Amino acid sequence: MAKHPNVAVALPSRISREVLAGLRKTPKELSPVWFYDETGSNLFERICELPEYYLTRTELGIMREHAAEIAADIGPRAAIIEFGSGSSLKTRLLLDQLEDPCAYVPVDISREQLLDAAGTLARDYPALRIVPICADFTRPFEIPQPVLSASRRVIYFPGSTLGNFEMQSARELLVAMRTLAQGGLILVGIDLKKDPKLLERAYDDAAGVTAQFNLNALRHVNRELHANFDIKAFQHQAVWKEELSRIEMHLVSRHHQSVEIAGEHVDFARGEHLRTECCHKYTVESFSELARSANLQVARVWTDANALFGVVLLQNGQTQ
Ligand code: AVI
Repeated sequence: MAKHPNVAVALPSRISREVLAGLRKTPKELSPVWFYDETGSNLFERICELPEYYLTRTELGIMREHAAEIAADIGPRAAIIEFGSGSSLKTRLLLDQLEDPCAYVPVDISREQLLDAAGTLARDYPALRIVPICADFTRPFEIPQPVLSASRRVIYFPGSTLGNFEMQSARELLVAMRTLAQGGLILVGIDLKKDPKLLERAYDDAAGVTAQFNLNALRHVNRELHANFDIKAFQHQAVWKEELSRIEMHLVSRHHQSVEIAGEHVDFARGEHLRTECCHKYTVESFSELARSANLQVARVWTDANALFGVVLLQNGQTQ
């Protein structure tokens, strides 16, 4: 507490404290939320088009090929609630095939992108009720009235973003989706386990876009938290961890250095790793197991010819 009313003591904010806590762990961690400022979102869009990053185009291919079957399994008058909707591109493929959908509820934390995408969709689907919700889908949020009249709620979570959650958090998110679906369905995109070389290339592309994306997290922290990370002093690395079945994105300190964040110092040894993201890769069996632990069961799986990616329909585990 300041002794004089005109002397302010700068205390680290909750966000700085969270970042500092991660940087004081062994090994050091930084949340992937720091990737996504405007530059990071643009870099992510470029990643999705890279030749090495097969995920986006493979999932789109699966949706193009199987949307009619998926829509038939969902049935008429469904309300589609999409988590982390972004540009809603894959959703269009689904909406085009659904019979008389009752509502589309995109949920995204980025208000501008959410409203832009909802506006464009509203023009293209004039008969569809579109109810955007600006919220962090990892926390409870309210579903508005029109959706309540839907015959079936379907939670749509494409893009393999579920894989970015640690196992326990992924399970909790699946439980939250099951609760929100109220006996309805969950349609989720998952990246499948494959040759680690392919995975490492997907997360460390030749053009260096993923490296820029990873390093941009430090720029973002510098700007928001008055930190002084020297971007050139870190190197991007994509590491496959077989025992955890995941790719990890790391930033490796090129030399010994001390970084200031919100008035506090954090030391990095030469070669020390900072983990910025985990991207879990599943087999159909390991994902079914995860779903079962959230009291859900796999109703159907669609994959591409090379079994790179899966689109999985989940139903309540208690229904059978
Ligand atoms: C957002 N998420 C699904 C991406 C992934 O593949 O795990 C994030 C990403 N990180 C590096 N490249 C892409």
